[in-house]
Amino acid sequence: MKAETLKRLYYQMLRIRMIEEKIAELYPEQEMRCPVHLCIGQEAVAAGVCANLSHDDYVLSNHRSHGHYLAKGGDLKAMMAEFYGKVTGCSKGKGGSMHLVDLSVGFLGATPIVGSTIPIAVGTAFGSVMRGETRVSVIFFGDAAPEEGVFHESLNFAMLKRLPVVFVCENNFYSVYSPLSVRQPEGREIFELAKGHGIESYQGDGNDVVEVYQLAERAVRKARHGGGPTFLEFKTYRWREHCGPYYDNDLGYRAESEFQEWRRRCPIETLKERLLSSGVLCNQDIHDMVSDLDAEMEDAIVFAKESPLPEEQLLLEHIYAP
Ligand SMILES: Cc1ncc(C[n+]2csc(CCOP(=O)(O)OP(=O)(O)O)c2C)c(N)n1
Ligand SMILES: [Mg+2]
Repeated sequence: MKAETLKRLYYQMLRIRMIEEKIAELYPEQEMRCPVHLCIGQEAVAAGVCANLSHDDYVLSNHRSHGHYLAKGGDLKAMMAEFYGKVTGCSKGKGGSMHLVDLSVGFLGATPIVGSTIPIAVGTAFGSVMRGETRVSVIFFGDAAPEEGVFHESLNFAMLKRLPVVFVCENNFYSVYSPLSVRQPEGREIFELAKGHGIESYQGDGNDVVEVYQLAERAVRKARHGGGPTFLEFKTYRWREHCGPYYDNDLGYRAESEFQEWRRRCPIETLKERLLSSGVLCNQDIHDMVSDLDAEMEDAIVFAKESPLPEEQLLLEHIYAP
């Protein structure tokens, strides 16, 4: 893989991580009043998939969408302002962290109803085909979404019409506090479900950004050239609590040793070591990236905090209204 691509992937993951750590740091001030589902630990999936997309491609997501929004090029200031409920937010302050949207970069939206955005992504892919466009639609969802009926309806229709959609399942093994073992039959892999619908399907290491990138590259190229849908399942791990800025391993629903094992496999540290040892990056490069990102975040936070709250009359207005 080209050095430039590796650097870009590293920067993208680092950016997502630093922004989310900043959110976690500021959250206890209680000025952000929306729930936040952080993707710290899962950055490689967002970065590796979105690095293959063009500006015109579409992305939809779920409740854990910050990384997807940022990796697709969503505006950081509008995202931070949204968290603070400000009118300058990407959903005009009415949606919060679970309703990110940036139509200008093809991030069509995220909603927290599990599975709900999967048919929308399939619909946008259908629309692209009907209009003769070569756009690809990507839908990110978690390991709980395949438990919703609409997941199967969507996969069926996507395959029937050979639509340009890439299904990306981030399997972090838990739905809130429930492990896969109490929700899905033992021994059945999620990506096998997609094969049941006749969809080409792969399982990959979601903490290896290069593997994510390469699997997504193939899937996106195939979709763009009329080859139809692909399903990608990436195994990864959420480090912090399901919702909120803290750690919650003390609750006992998952083993500390399991968490430590995944933490040791940090997608960002792993790539950093590789890039430093191969000379693609030096410590000064990383230092410069961190300073740039610090400055960018500082600007976004000032913007968010200083922006006004929405006026009352906006309550009943459609957020996409011009
Ligand atoms: C239809 C529906 N059922 C239940 C919920 C409550 N809920 C919110 S997030 C979540 C967990 C989803 O787990 P997963 O899809 O694995 O995503 P993760 O949180 O692990 O990233 C649940 C059950 C919901 N939002 N929508
Ligand atoms: Mg999950």
